[in-house]
Order: sequence, then structure tokens, then C-alpha cells
Amino acid sequence: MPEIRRPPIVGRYTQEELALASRNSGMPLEALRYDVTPAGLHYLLIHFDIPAADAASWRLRIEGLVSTPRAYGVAELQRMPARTLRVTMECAGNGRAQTSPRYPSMPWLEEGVSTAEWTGVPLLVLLNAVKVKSSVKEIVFHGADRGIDRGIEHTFSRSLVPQEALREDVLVAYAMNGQPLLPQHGAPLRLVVPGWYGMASVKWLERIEAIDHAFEGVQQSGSYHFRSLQGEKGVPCTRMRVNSLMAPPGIPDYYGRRRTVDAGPVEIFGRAWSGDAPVRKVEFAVDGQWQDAVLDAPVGEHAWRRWTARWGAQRGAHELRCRATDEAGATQPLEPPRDVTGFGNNAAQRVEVMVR
Ligand SMILES: Nc1nc2c(c(=O)[nH]1)N[C@H]1C(S)=C(S)[C@@H](COP(=O)(O)O)O[C@H]1N2
Ligand SMILES: [Mo]
Repeated sequence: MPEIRRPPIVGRYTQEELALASRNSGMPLEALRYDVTPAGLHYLLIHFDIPAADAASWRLRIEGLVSTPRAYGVAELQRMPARTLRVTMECAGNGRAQTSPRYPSMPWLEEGVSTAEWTGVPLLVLLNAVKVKSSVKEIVFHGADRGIDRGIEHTFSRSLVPQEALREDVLVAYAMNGQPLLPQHGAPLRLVVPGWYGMASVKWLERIEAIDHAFEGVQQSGSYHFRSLQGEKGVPCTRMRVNSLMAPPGIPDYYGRRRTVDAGPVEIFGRAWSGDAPVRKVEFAVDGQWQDAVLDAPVGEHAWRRWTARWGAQRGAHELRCRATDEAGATQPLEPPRDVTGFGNNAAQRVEVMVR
């Protein structure tokens, strides 16, 4: 894959970033109050256009290096034993807009994360039915959406190694929060890969292909790599780094979003997640003084965990922050990790508050 990248931006936002931000809405942080994000508040990331899709005639083909290739209709999948999983999904580019210089792409501040209940057929069941050959190195998932990025025309396609694809919790989903998938979330079928950044969960899934080599598609080998230096091959983005957010307290300023809070006791709440290991600890800081937050019971193996903290708000300007640590020992950094395309920014959130 040739290294064709857009030059970085310092300063004001561009018309192109604004257009991306308008198409791809984030989850408003007050929606951190819900264990399961209502479908209309779930963040969105759509690279090209939402393809026209008719559930009645949609076919999911499973082919390539398999003994018995076949195709499934949606109704047929719906008649198979179903599994429902509560899954926190975060865009790998979440937090990109807080880095400078920033990469010209979707300018997420921090709202590219949500949790949904996905219902579908375990991918494992479908792969076992077609008998994947032993020479297979990767399973490729092709979406129906097509476009051009950095001069290369392609469909949105991603791959997984068999070891990941055959995990029991990877779903071919047809429902979200108990309703048929909405067009913007991949109707009528999408992949859901719990624990991974969102790009692995291919929407508008129409073809699954078993291959005996590494998939070189644009969205696989060209994008979604951590790179600290321009031009390097980098490390593929896979599981979500440990991260957390708080719902900003008080009331916002309409234009600047700055917060105003009344002096006195304030209950702060938020959510913490990690695709690598369960969340072990969340800390909350007022003006750099860290204290342990209280963790609620987990609400699902793949779902974010609610936390709370008490704050005795005193008059004046304050900076609130939170950071999580997972069972693997990873803690969120205080400053964004260096990444040329702005992936994986899990730096501890900052919320500026004026207490009156
Ligand atoms: N076919 C297809 N699948 C896709 C995408 C896409 O543009 N096309 N975007 C991916 C990315 S980058 C993310 S973060 C998630 C977002 O899923 P959501 O819009 O349902 O929240 O979908 C992934 N699956
Ligand atoms: Mo994403």
C-alpha cells in the first residue's frame, strides 16, 4: 500500500472536517447515563454513503476457501439460535481532534463511543457450516458500501485471523437494542466484534471470504495502524485501549460548552471500558488531585462500567479529569499518545468547570 496521506492540520477546522462531523454524529456525553445507549444516540461512523439495502432480498454469501460455500437470507439467519450481547464500541479515531497537529479525518473530540445490545447469529456457527479449509489465514468481511479514499476505489472491507473470527462472541447481527438494525448502523446485517475498535464491526455485510494470505485492502493495511512516525508501517489497531469519560456536571454554555456548577456537593458519574481486560480502577481528579472513584457492578463482559465520585465544589475555575486502569495493568495517559493519524487517543478527559 503506497504511503499517500493528507498533510496534518494545525488550527481552525476545515470545511471537509465539518462535513464529516455532520455526517458522523457522536454520542452526547449526557447519554453516559444509559447502560445501553438508545439507538438514536449511538455514535455513527460511515466512511462513504449508506447503501440502499432491502432486507427481504439481501443475501450474505460465505465463500472462498470453504468446502461448501453458501448464501443466507436475513429471515433464514433470524430462524437460527440467536445470541444477544451488550457491547461497548469505540471508534479508533476517537479523541483525534484533541491532538495537534491533527490528521484530516473525522474530528472526534471524545464522543465516538456507545454501548448497544446486538442480537445475531454467532459467526462461528456460520463458518463451521461452510467448513473453512485448513489453509485459511484470514476471513474477510465485505460491506456493500463503496467509495474512494486517497485515490483508491474500494468497498469497506476488513479481515480477522481465524482465531479471532471463531471466538464465540463475534456476531453477524440483525438487531440492535431489540429492533431491526437501522440503515445507518448496517441494516440488514453487520458484523459485531466485541472488544475491538469499531472498524472491525463491518456494516452492510454482504460477503464473507476465506483466503490463504494476508488481506491487503485499504481499510486493513492502509488505514487503522498506530504510527508514531510518518511513513512507517505501524501496528494494526485491534482492541480498544483502556478509556473512560465523565458526564460533564452542571449546565453548559450554548456556544462554548463550558460548564457552570453551583457550589456544594456534586455527584459525578461516568463510564470506563477496555477491550484488553476488565476495568479494575477509575480515578477522578479535581485540579490534579486524584482520588479513587466508586465502581458499580459490571453490566456485561463487553460493556462499559459505570463509576461515580463525590466532589465538594468550591467557588472558582476548576479542571476535572478521570482515568481508568484495567486488569492488564494499563492506565490512561495524561497526554495523548503520539500518533500521526490520531488513532487510539485515550488520554484522560478534561472538563473545565466554573463553580458559582
Ligand atoms: N461497511 C462499513 N462498515 C463500517 C464502517 C463503514 O464505514 N462501512 N465504519 C466502521 C467504523 S470506523 C466504526 S467506528 C463503526 C461504527 O459503527 P456505528 O456507526 O454503528 O456506531 O462501524 C464500522 N463499520
Ligand atoms: Mo471508527
